[in-house]
Amino acid sequence: MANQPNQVLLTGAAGRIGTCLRELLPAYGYRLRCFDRLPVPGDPDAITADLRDAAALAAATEGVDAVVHLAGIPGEAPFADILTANIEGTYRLYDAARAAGVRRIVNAGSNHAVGFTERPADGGTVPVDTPQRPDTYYGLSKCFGENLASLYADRHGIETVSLRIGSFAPEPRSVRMLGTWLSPGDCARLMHAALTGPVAGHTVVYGISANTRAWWDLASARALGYRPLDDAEVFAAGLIAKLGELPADDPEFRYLGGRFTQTGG
Ligand code: 15L
Repeated sequence: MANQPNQVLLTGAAGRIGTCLRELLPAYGYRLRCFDRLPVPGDPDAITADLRDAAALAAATEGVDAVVHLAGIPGEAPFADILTANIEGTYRLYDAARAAGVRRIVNAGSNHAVGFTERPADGGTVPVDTPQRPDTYYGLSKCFGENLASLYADRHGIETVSLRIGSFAPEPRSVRMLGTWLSPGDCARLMHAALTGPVAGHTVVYGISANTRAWWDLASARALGYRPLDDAEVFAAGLIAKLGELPADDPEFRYLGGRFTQTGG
């Protein structure tokens, strides 16, 4: 994107990642318009509405340069709920953005779009062009989001960066997260890169920090200008002393989606 977007719509603004971005993104020069089903603490101008509220969504997308789309159920749930919140909700967001002439969407996807992919035997990273392999209805909805983005890029010229986010948290809490962690600071850096980096149509990137034990290849994120600064390795000794190394046949270690492949998370 030649120019940095100014006015950015943030859906899911009251959630965990939304709360982080409300704190960190304004320092990059963005003006945020917040949207959530729940009231957004400290933001009296936030739009409190459901994504199925067409009038609210039309008002929310009017005049914005870009959207960061975080809204939706953030884990496994009954299919009917995923269908409404994640699949229909994301479709409605894209169609409102198309009608409003929005140039770019940063779409929060998940590693669970490829969760049933086995980790490479050599311990290397998985490339971004690995086939979709969802581990849950939740992961399936994230595959839908990527494919919807591809359609809207080709048909309507809306640029999208789909983020396959790993494990967003203040600190890694498990041995798996030594590979999958995305720190809050790197999350903001990634969003800024996704809002400003060069994109032709639709691109998919993984969202993790500069972890020594990274599970995913960051080449496409780096091509956008993402330069992660955090590394989960500083927590490795303490976590392994407390929890032990993961056995190779443990699903948490064997599959990219970890326990989502067994229990849906
Ligand atoms: C996700 O997509 C979830 O939203 C989050 O709660 C974590 O479970 C994360 O994936 C993960 O894989 O660690």
